[in-house]
Amino acid sequence: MGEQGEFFERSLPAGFSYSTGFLRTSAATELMAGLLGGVPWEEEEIFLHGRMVKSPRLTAWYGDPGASYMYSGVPHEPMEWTPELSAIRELVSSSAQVSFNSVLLNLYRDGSDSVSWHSDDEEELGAEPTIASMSLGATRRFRLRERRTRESLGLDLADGSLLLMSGTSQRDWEHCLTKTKRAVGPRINLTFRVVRVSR
Ligand SMILES: O=C(O)CCC(=O)C(=O)O
Repeated sequence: MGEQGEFFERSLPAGFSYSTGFLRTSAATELMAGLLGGVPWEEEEIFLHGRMVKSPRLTAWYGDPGASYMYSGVPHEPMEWTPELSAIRELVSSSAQVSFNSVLLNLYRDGSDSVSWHSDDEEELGAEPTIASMSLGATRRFRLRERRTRESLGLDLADGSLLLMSGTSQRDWEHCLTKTKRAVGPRINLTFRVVRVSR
């Protein structure tokens, strides 16, 4: 499709692999603009410190029929794949050698949007899931923390990059995306997943 750029891999703990330039800058910019304007972004409410508050990011869930997924405490039915998301799914599935059936989109509007420490270990993802996480737009700091040792490390996720998480990565590690006081533009993250289809 002529969308891919030059790969650069950084060494990370077992189960993680990070490549910059998975999408060429021009393709990443075009995809970002299409998603910013075309996705019906939702502002979820989450239960935090005993009360309902607005989630510090916007989200959208796309996938095959029946690929429902629980996040922010509620089940979500997938929206139908758009042509642009289908094309990216194909590219990512073929690179990861996994047939992804769904994608969670996160929109971080500015530096005060974030996601707190968690693992993608929901039951519908099964044991040892492979998750492919593509970043578009502003570079943001992603952190990994090993559950057992509390060892942590940071990784700046760049526009057009792809982070693969597989094997025991979700069991052994948590991750988060930190807030920043730097003036940053919007960032979209697409995490391709395989969820158990319920019907
Ligand atoms: O935005 C990111 O890079 C992380 C997203 C994430 O942790 C998630 O969707 O579970």
